[in-house]
Amino acid sequence: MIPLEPDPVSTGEGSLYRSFIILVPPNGHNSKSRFPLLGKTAFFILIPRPEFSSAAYACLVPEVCSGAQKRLWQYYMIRGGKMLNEVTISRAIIERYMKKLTDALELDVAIVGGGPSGLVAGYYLAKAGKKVALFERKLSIGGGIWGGGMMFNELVVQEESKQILSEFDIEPLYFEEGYYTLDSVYLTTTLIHKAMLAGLKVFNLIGIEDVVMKDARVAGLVMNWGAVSTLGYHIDPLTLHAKYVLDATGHDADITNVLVNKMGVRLATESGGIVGEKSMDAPVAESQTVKNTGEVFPGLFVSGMAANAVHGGYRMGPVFGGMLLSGQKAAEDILLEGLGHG
Ligand code: 48F
Repeated sequence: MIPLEPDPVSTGEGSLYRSFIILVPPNGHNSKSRFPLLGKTAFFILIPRPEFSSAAYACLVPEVCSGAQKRLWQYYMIRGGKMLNEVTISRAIIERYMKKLTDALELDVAIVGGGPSGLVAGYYLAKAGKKVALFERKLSIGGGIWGGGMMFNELVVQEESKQILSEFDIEPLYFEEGYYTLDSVYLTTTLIHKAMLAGLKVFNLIGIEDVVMKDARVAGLVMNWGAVSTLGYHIDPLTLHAKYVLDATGHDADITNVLVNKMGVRLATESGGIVGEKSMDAPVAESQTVKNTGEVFPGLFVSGMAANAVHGGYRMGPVFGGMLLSGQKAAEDILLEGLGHG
């Protein structure tokens, strides 16, 4: 019997390779015979017989072992092996998700909405070392980026946003003076990828239906599965606490709306209420989005189209520089407001 060392790549919790033991085939066996493993699992040996014992011995050397194990594993999977246990799969998912969600119940910053401004804010906050999570009601993260302009999956960015794009290792394509284009799928996936790498925790399929109020400030969120509101079920939500909430919910400005409708509070806007989004004026709207980004009520910040909806800014369509800059400003403002850069 030759013990097969654990695969150095996949070793760790949940590794499928722990405690494998290969039986050396007796002389004269067909090279593709099936050989049982001791313990719970069975294995198919793919290595030709004459080389088998040297291959098996070679497996004691980690570098070679890794490759040999992978080949064996692939073969085993092709043959429909029973190494996977469905209950273990379920337990792994449930335990990991519960840990992730439990960890997110007390946050520095809770971001609502997975569009460009929310993702960029999440990136910079996570990069500054803050405990930050983003909640998106829909299945996919990315909000309005995916669809480009009218489903043409390209979008436009301006010179000013190039510093953010380079932070994300994105090089936009020059179109003409002052105009660059980006593949919208590429932008979406890269923003998500880099924000998560920086440490942003992302929860899709969770919708925010209310805020938590403490001492006359927004102190958290009331959450439920996105599908619960879609189906109109009467199911009580769960709650999390956050030092700051960012309303990045786009045109609907959902979080600010619920705060105003339920609490009748006065916002830091011209009218004290939600002024409402105006029609299209792209150049004006782009600078307004950044200017309008900030705190509108103690503990509550707005970014992106939500900022323009709350303050009464114009819309801009598929030009995204302002959205990216708004996310960056939201993060900076929140850090300046109370969290600090440390
Ligand atoms: O609208 P959205 O992409 O937000 P944004 O960052 O960017 C706006 C642009 O996409 C575009 C534009 C650019 O020129 O005008 O519209 O302002 O993404 C907002 C996300 O928030 C989610 C919603 O599903 C979308 O993905 N969302 C909205 N309400 C809730 C929510 C809620 N109550 N809970 C969770 N997610």
